Amino acid sequence: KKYNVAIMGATGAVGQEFLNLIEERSFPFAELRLLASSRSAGKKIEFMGKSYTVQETRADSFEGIDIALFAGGSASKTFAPAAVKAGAVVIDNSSTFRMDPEVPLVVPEVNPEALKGHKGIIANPNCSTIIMVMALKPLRDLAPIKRVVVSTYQAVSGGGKEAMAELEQQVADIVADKPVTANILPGASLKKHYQIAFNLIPQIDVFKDNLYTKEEMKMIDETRKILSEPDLRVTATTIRVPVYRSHAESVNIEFAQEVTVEAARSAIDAFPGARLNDNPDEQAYPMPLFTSGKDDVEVGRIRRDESVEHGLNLWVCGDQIRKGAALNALQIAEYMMKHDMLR
Ligand code: 11C
Repeated sequence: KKYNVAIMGATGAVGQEFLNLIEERSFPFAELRLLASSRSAGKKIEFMGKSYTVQETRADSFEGIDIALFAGGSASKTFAPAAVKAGAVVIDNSSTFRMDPEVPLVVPEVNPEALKGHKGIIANPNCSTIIMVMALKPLRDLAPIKRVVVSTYQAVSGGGKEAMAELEQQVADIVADKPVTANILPGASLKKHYQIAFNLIPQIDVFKDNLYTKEEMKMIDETRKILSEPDLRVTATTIRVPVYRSHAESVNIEFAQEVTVEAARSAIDAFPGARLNDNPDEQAYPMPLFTSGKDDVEVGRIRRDESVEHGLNLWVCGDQIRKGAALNALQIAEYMMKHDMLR
């Protein structure tokens, strides 16, 4: 069977990755409709030997569509309900619906059961959350988790194509001894912008009243929802680093019972979508440079946290545009196709 697919936000970093993955995975599409804002409408995209014209997204853009892949952004709020009304299942990469109790928030390897009884919108979690839960789930299957402390090292691609271009331009300007400008990071709509080249920025998204950033709260709230542990103790610090693609995360986990390094390594190794890369003797560990463009989330540097009774430290890297966004969304669609869950 083939499905009619729409991609909203087709011209952005995640939209482009949807196209790469649809081709790579031989995703069974019949019609493909590429949608974007009025700014990108009319643009031509060559894909699998055919030329597509990007159309402006409108409420009536989803007639006849089975699967609507939304790349993210505030337009989801308006257009997801319109797409559902037209009969499509929406897989939405924005944060709009993630914490809605009616909306499943899904990482297919972790909580596919949440898709049961869906009402048309499925939320794709935040990239850094997806990458962390891919390591937490196989370990939580070994022993209950008492507390998680995570610090992230997030690539500029999380801020879209413009943020990647900004890093590239800043590096070129610095090398050429020219003045450096910053207009995008830590967030295009924020009051102040800072150079990311040769720097770290301890702000991703806006600050909340509790002094955490929205990105940090996403990691806390979404992890609890995905793992169905509303009271799980999680705390996060999220940092933007001058890396193009692939987020990295230092994760400290305290368990209720002993989990040995060997058991943790075996559990990660056996978990689909995760890859163990952990051999200090060979200096083998995950690095963003080498997980970029890859599907698997890599885990390494697994070691005991000797400051608590039952604790582990580990290091996770994953391509945030792939598993952190477009790949996870397509895997949700594939799961739903396989289990006859589309409408
Ligand atoms: C970043 N995590 O790295 C963000 C981007 O809620 O899907 C993704 C925002 C989201 O900047």
